Amino acid sequence: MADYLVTGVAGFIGSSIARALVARHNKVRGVDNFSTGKRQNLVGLESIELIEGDLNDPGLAERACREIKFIFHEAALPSVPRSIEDPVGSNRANVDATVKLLDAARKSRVRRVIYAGSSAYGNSPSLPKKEDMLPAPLSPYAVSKLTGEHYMAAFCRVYGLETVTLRYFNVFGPHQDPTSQYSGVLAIFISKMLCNQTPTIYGDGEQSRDFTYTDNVVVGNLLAASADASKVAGRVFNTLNETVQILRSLTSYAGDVSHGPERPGDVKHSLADIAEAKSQFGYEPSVLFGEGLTKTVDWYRSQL
Ligand code: UD2
Repeated sequence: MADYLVTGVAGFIGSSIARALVARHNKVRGVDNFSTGKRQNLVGLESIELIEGDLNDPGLAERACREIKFIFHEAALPSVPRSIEDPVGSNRANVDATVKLLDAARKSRVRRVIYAGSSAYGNSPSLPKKEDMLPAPLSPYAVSKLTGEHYMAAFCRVYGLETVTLRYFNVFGPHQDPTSQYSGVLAIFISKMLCNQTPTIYGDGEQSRDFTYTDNVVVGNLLAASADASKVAGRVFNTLNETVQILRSLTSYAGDVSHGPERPGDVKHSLADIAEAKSQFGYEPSVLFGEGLTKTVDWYRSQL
């Protein structure tokens, strides 16, 4: 019987966490509705117990939580623009499913739930972003992720279920889907530049993101499962324009970059303060930005 449940196991982050757990000889159950998850992300994970379905399906969350001790809740519909197109779908996937999972978890006496939170909660002019800053969600996506975070806290207070929220900051790395209009910017830019296609920068390109390599997120999750509850996030401060310059040299792209209007709901700057995560459970990014970017470009090149 599995001890660990990974929701969104066929996703880019969920499958990376599952791979790390399996490598440590843990018994893993995964759940995915394959709305954005990919079967090819499960290659090498044949040993896990896979439940195919949606956490909103009747009885599915209960089945997924049975006998489980730790849950990594990665299932979500990411993307700010997707939530602007479809706020109801975003809420169903990110809020409804989360409440159902938490309710099943407390009934099954799960020990701890580690939740994929987001850095999307505001456009605060002061950086870095600290855990105690007042959230100011700009998009339905940000509201949905923040609501999940509040549910985590409430289930901890009311039912004693240990919950940890890790606020992710723009995760990138191998296996991230580059094909959707909602894909992360690095996945889109790397695959375009490797194929000599023109990437488009929305706005002036001076927006910045604290791009976090997947391995660091995986380590953060494993630490959060074994240590006192707190918050974690990755690090490295880069504007989009600077990142495009680095990508030009890594991909040998010599073409143009086109420019489009700034995206609605876009956060201008994003930078994580990881001091709290470091002091509470020893989180430190082990793969720095340049190394992560090189590994990611190599992976996309190998997929061509
Ligand atoms: C990321 C996360 C989101 C949430 C948010 C928190 C992804 C895919 N999304 O959204 O889940 O956690 O961070 O703030 O990781 N851009 C371009 N050209 C493109 C695509 C994007 O210029 O072709 C810009 C976009 O306008 C934005 C930046 O690149 O300013 C990053 O966009 P993103 O979609 O990768 O991620 P973000 O920060 O909106």
